[in-house]
Amino acid sequence: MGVPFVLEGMKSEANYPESRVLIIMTGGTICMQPSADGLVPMTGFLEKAMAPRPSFNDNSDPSVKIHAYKNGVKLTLDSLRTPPSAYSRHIRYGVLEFQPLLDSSSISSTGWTEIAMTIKENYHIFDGFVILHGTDSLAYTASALSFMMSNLGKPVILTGSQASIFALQSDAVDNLLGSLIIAGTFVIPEVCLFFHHTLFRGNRTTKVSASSFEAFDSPNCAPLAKVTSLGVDVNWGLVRRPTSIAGFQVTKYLDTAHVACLRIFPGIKPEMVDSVLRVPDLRGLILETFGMGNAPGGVDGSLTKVIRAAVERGIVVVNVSQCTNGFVSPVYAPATALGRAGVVFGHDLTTEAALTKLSYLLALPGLTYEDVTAKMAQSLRGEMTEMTLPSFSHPAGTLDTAVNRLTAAETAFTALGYAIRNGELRTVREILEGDEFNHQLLKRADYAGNTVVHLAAVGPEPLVLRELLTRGAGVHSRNRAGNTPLYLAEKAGNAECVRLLKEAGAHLWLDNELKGEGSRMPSRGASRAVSPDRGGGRGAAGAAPPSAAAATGAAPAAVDPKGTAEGGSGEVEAVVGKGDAGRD
Ligand code: ASN
Repeated sequence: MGVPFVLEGMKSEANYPESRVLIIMTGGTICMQPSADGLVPMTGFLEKAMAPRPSFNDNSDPSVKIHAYKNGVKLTLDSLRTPPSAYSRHIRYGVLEFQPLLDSSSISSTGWTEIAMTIKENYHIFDGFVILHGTDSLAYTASALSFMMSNLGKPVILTGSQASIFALQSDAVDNLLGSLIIAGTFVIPEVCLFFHHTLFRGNRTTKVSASSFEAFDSPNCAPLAKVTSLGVDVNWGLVRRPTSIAGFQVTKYLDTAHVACLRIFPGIKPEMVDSVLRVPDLRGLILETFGMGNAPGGVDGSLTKVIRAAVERGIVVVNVSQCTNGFVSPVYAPATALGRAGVVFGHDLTTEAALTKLSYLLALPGLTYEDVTAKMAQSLRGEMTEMTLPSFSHPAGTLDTAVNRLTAAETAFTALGYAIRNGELRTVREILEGDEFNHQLLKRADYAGNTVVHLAAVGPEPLVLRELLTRGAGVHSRNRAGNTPLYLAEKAGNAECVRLLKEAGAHLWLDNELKGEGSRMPSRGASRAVSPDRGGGRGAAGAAPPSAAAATGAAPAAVDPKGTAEGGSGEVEAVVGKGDAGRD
């Protein structure tokens, strides 16, 4: 088995907590079986493909149902759960199958809308989402969803396989199990693509092989995580988090009908480009150019003239490279000429991301041509490398320096804890601005699993909480007792903090509608009214004290300076049981 942190057949322990993941099946090879017409998708994936496999089914109570919503209708789904993972939790899941199941070459913006709306409807009752999809257009769907969803606070992981799960030799089990465990364990609040042991940012991916199990790459962005023999190694420094105080939102439609894509080739005639640019109602063109953004000028620059005329008619023309790696820039004369003709440089956007991003922007109401071109040249969801990189001094690679660095970070975190507890906004800002690793401070937790947001939720100054949220700190983390910042703020009677957290998408895990089905397992010591979930795993130190003093009293002093407290270093990057950050 390729995902090493589940011990197949491992005996379930009743007190391991469960995460809840919704699998959305859209089709693709992963569920295909041979027919007279070739491979076609088959329905009944949960019963036929998952139930018989011990890595997907620990054979616990088969009568446990879960609820999910589709088009406003409440559905009751069969559910299964995995054996406990190395992160000491089960993943309980159900499968929602689309009708009809598709070969992904037939997906369109209608399918993207259906996926996005299904996630929206079920957002508050699942910890994460896995979308099963064919590989052919997977990178397009991943890119499209990343733009359609804003202020995402939970993982949305797309995967599929190159061989059917029913084939003897297949990548399907590894891809699905890896996606399921990551979605149920880590708060990586991005639209991701998981394939061949690697988690990518979805809008950076491209399909690079029609047959190899290593089918996807993300040539201009390092992976967000890797599955290794030791577990899941998450590159937390790369993981993006929303920095505006707003809840999860879905933009329902993309305007794919008025966008085209054209690959430049040696000898291309300006008339060919012109005829595409004159398709009735065309609003945008992605031009795949040579190298760093060059195209033949044509006789007397006639190709450039054709493009300039289209730009003057209000068509947005975006320049992306045919090369998989690198970026476009007006360095050479041909690219400079395109820039002067009004072409937008898409820097290191993939074609998939460029096309879906332009379709997204053209569908947004009220944007002018200038707004669209400006947004095409800047990163909205991490889809392109930011042009202005912050100055960053790399820590030297010696062990001594690394240890010093770690100590400094921990000292900074402790100081930050005190400043939050005392409501000192200025000091909070100074610490966060003065520390080049401040993104790590926002994700750290003390030995009780309290992140800075937990501390601020019960602190005296809501402006401190606002500051942390606008810097990307997450609201969904659970401390080791399984409690969220919102729960603590409510218990402490911090009305303004409650308001802010809710505005930022925080929610309680009230399981009213799941009552009686015994499916969610409260972790030790946590309140029954608020279902504890991620973060309340083994070692939970009991329910967090409800009062402000009790909830935070230990916080600044409790930051484990040497990282030796139970549960490890106090870092939250590794295991969700130590708290995590992300929000919707
Ligand atoms: N044709 C299939 C699809 O995209 C390919 C696959 O999933 N491997 O649906």
